[in-house]
Amino acid sequence: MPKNQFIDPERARRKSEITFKPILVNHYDRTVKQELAWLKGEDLIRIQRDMLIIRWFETMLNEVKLRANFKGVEYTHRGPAHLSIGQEAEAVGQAFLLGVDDHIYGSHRSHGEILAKGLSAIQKLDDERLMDIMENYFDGDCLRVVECDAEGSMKDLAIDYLIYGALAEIFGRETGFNKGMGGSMHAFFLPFGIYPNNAVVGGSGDVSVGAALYKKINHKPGIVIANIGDASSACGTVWEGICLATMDQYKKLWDEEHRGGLPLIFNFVNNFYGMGGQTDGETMGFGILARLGAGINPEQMHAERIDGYNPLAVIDAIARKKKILERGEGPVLLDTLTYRFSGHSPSDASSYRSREELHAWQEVDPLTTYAAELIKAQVCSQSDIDELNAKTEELVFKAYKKAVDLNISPRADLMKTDCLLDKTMFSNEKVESMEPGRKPEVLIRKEENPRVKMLSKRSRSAFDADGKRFPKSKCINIRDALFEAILDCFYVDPTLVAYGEENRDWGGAFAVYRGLTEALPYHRLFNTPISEGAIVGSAVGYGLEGGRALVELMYCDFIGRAGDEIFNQLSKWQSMSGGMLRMPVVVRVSIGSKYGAQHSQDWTSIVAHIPGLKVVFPATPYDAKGLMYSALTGTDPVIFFESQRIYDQPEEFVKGGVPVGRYEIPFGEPAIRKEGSDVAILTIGATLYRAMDGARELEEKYGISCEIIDARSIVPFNYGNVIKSVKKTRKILLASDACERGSFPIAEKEAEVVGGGLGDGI
Ligand SMILES: Cc1ncc(C[n+]2csc(CCOP(=O)(O)OP(=O)(O)O)c2C)c(N)n1
Ligand SMILES: [Mg+2]
Repeated sequence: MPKNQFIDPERARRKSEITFKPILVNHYDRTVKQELAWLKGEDLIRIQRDMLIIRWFETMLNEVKLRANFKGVEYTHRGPAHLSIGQEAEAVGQAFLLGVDDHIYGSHRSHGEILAKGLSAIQKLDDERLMDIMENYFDGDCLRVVECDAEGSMKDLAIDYLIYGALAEIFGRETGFNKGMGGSMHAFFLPFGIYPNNAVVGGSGDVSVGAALYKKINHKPGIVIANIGDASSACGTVWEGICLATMDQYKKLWDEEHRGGLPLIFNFVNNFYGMGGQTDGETMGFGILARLGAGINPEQMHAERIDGYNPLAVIDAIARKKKILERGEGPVLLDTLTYRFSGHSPSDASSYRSREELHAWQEVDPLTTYAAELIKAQVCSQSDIDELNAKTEELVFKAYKKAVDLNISPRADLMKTDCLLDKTMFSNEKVESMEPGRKPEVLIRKEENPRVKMLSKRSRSAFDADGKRFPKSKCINIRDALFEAILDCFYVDPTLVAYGEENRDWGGAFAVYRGLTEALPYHRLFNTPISEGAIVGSAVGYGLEGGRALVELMYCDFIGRAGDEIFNQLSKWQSMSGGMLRMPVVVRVSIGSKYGAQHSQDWTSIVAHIPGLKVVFPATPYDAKGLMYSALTGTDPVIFFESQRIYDQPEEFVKGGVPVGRYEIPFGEPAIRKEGSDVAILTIGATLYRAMDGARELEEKYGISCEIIDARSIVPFNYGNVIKSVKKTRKILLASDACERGSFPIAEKEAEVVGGGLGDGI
């Protein structure tokens, strides 16, 4: 069912012009007094309290970084601390209306957003729910620390918990929100809707798109906000994320129940600087960042600049933009202006800006200007503000004393065997459906699928009963075997989605997906822009929200375009969450063989080098199907390599061929393809067939007997059978299509003994 959108040459070639709507800049102009019409005095005071908590939290971190001391208690913090002193109004204003179903993703400078969102969640959750969260999060480890001297209400306890949990994480303690495995730039706390913060600038720009996709596709409540810096607006991840988030198909091609834009706000926290480069006037050319929305879509992404130095202006903007998202008209771009008094990091000498500029912004410090407004509107008095200030300082000091004490807040022991890192690098679970009980949305019954019908007529093995080869075109091959596993999983896991370039009507790269278009509605199988970074990055967001994604990169060589997403995002969030997150994402990558230097590389070694990724490379249809089932029922990120040389390959090793039904091949177990006694050859991927040919030649011409082992997976890899083979043969030769240097090493001496003639790639 190809899409039915006629491109009319007459219309396309007609003379016309594009007009832009005005983009609002700082249009909020109400006063505290006016806001009292809908906000209570206590809410308005809470805004001041939350800003003060963030200010004291970061003032403490600044003191610690600069002087290794806060209020007389010494501590040396060796980790980073990117502070947002001066930016508090932006964080608190944004969080004010958000519920726990609204998820925020952030940057290296997100302490303020974590605290603000947490404080807002605490305000909204009832006591029972709060206790439930604190009791159950990592078995209450963090709660135990704060409850012993708790005073006051449940909300007071939860505030202690929040401040301590975030700080202990920043200080790398096992009692922190992510067991100390995330630290300052990555800390998060899912139960309050605080999702991963990202040390890679712009990292959240595409991860958040996947989170919004998850909400939209699976009808989950809430919105998503990507808090990213102004300088990140130049990042490829952010542009790709914006392109993926604004595809017309959401509004034009998706079925009625899923139609409409993504519930997502790209919130550019615009403090006018990168580290030292000034975005307005030096490193970018937009003048005012909100301009960026204008070119993206006719809605101009509802872009607007808002005054992030006034918390009420931010609340107003979030309220208005939330309504836009709820109407299905997202995504939205916000340019939230703010300014940091602190340096990029505490060691920053601020050599790139003038004292006058800093002072001019300090003159309009939101903490003093907003407090003055509260007093003017008679919401509270100066002494109330002073009391609040002293109380919040004390709150932070209390958490600080606990977080620096190694007896109360120990570090995880990463030297012992089976340590936290071992346990959290992979989740290693088996989960067939990420949402059991929900019916997967499909268009037809599996049996009605034209490709399923066609495949039912093919031989499942390469050979007939007499051992005679069938013509290849009459057999189930690797691409068919992959299709069978993938199609079946779509009928089991309702959250499973597949997307990438030309995935839908085209039939996917190399026709693996032919037949899926007939089976699946648009929201489960769709084409994306040529944005390899965002394809993988969004899958990361989709996975960490609780869904399963199967994405595809066409050629292995394009991994470079998705480098950060594969190497830093996909691979890291399970361990950096201390084991709280799972990452059920499968990335299919095919290796070319005849398209020149940019389309023919085997990068299995590069990917296998990165901790946190599972890597498989089937060479037979039986394995392709079984490994795909394992990948799509696991909870870990898998880079699934395929070779274009052998998509047509029928099953010739397993008697009976490729089973019709479901079966799994566990990762890590190499398969002996041929027994022999003189030399072992361990093959990766398509070299299996050349090794088999070579072995035949060696046997016939030189009487050398080869044992052939097919690696099947690279990470994990069980050496047991390989060692057994080597004990027998005393020699091993490793074969792959990858470049030899830096690859899984070839045992050169043995290769010399065996001699040449094994064909290229060995
Ligand atoms: C991809 C990447 N490039 C460079 C850096 C180093 N770096 C850290 S913060 C930063 C500036 C980011 O500016 P912006 O996005 O405006 O955020 P801000 O620091 O102002 O909050 C840079 C260049 C990084 N962490 N990631
Ligand atoms: Mg900035």
